[in-house]
Amino acid sequence: MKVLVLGGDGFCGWPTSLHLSDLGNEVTIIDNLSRRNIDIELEVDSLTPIRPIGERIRVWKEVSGREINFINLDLAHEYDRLVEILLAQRPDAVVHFAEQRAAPYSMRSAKTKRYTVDNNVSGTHNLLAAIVATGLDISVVHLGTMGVYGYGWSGSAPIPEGYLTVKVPTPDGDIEREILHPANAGSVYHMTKTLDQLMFKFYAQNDGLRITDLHQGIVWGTQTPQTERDARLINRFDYDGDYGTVLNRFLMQAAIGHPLTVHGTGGQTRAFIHIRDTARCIEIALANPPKSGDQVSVFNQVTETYRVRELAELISEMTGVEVANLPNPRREAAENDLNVSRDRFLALGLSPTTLSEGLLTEARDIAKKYADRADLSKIVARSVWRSGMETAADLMH
Ligand code: NAD
Ligand code: USQ
Repeated sequence: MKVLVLGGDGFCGWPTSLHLSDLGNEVTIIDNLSRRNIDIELEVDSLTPIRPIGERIRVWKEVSGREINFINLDLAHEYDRLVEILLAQRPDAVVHFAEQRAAPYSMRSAKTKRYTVDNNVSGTHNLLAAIVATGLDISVVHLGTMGVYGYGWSGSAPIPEGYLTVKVPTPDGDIEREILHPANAGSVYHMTKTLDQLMFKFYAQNDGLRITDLHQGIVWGTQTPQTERDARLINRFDYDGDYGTVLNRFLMQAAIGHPLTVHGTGGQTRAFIHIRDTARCIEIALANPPKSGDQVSVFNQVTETYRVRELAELISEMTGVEVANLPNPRREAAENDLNVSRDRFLALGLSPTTLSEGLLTEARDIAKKYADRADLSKIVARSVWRSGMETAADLMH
């Protein structure tokens, strides 16, 4: 299969590109390297020493014999070039990872809010409009987020995979309808994913585009069987207060003996998935696209749910590092339950990688190996959801 991976230089995109290439697919990465530029802006770097994209691709050719192409393109602002690329490449499928994905970064300032909306919404819309303009039959697999559903909207009922059956009272009695699950975003970043959903619905309905939207939970781990094949293929490992996600942050903090930065009580329950399963889920989604005229095919791409404090306690027991309860810089429920339907990937053959001591230790060991690259001043989260909110960083001064 000929696949374009948009955002293929990122944390999920790079290992997925290698996985798809390893399976014999013809892969082209499209990325504007904006994530690497944001590292420069934030004066932080991946804990792992990631290599420039050209070197990554050369090394992959060396170790696998397989070719991956790279095109530097800004999906949000280079529409005409995107159309030309689609017409020249005629891909069977596009995997769309190319968005600004950090909730804290999206909440830093009016500038980052506007950048996140402009980048994510325009990028997704450019892709959809370009596919229609070319008239090509290209299936789209997009990375959405569990955060589109919000936390706690439907009480203890499991969150369905995209669609909710509701009863609408009418004078002639109740009628049943299937609707997109109501959106309930917790950050400007998450809001852009809820807007993506509406664009997908329209283009599937109006133009018959074949779209799969994967509502992924928080990804943890760093290496996959492909990125492990050479040190120069290593994946990113974000640990900073904006881009580091909770479980990887705790593993990195444990590796350097930093107290585990639990926001508030740690009663927040979230969904998780290991990076190896991200790549495998994309493979499954690509093999099972909807037909033209079908509604958007939505999967919940998660394997487990945990409370933040459960993860902190687990890692603290494993390593002896203490847990710190910090003021929560976000506006979010202090405690929530989360019950998620996840049958579709299981039915299509996903064998979930669950949180095991072995994998936790593997990720912690990587963090330990590169601990001298860490800038400790970047660990505590500083981005607040509303001005006036106090952070642990304020308390330290
Ligand atoms: P990332 O920031 O590491 O990678 C995103 C990549 O997209 C980067 O390489 C960036 O340079 C590129 N990009 C961004 N805007 C672009 C543009 N306008 N044009 C071209 N390239 C652009 O993020 P990630 O963690 O790999 O996440 C990938 C996708 O998966 C995102 O859409 C994210 O919302 C989703 N997701 C991630 C997680 C997670 O825990 N990391 C969880 C759920 C969903
Ligand atoms: N948290 C802590 N301590 C930390 C970091 C985070 O307690 O040091 C808490 C946060 O307050 C939040 C939870 O952990 O309650 C998750 O935060 P996170 O930064 O790990 O994840 P989130 O902001 O939700 O975003 C990440 C990805 C995003 C993706 C999302 C999936 O960055 O791209 O969409 O996970 S989900 O959470 O399922 O919506």
